[in-house]
Amino acid sequence: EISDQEWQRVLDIWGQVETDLPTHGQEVIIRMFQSHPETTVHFPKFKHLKTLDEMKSSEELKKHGTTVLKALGRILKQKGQHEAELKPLAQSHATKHKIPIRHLEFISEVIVAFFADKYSADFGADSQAAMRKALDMFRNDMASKYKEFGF
Ligand code: 89R
Repeated sequence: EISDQEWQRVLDIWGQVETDLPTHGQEVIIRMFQSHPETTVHFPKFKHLKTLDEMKSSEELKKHGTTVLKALGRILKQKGQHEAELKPLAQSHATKHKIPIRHLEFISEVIVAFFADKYSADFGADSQAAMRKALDMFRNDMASKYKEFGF
């Protein structure tokens, strides 16, 4: 169960993230690639990006990061009533992109760690715990949908 207060903490920090989705999205994707290089295999279109500088100057990577965070924000704002948002996402990630649920755990860790670094004053222990709960719920619900799609 996620309380109203916990959702409030999640959406408060999201309000800051939304002030610049491309920069935040870019950072999340780059941190994911660097801390979990096995996630790069899912992205043939980013294969040519070898160095950190190349990743940072890729408009395509930034655009993808924006897409991801925009979708995640839409989901978080549903405060758990995200069935309609999750279904197509689970379908594409399970059957088309073939992303293991374990990789969704990587990106959750990356998001919490990055926000904790960047917003140390506004994203304290309680907010971090609330965000973890919300991302755990997202991941669990994705996992059940994955099963429905036989992945
Ligand atoms: C959203 C996690 C992840 C997360 C999207 C999210 C539409 C690999 C979210 C679609 C959205 C929206 C799209 C576009 C998308 O070649 O263009 O459903 N992701 C596309 O296709 C992750 C993780 C990985 C991953 C991919 C690949 C594509 C794609 C490949 C196709 C790209 C292309 C992390 C484990 C937000 C809800 C490796 C999450 F919340 F978990 F962070 N994707 N995706 N994604 Fe997504």
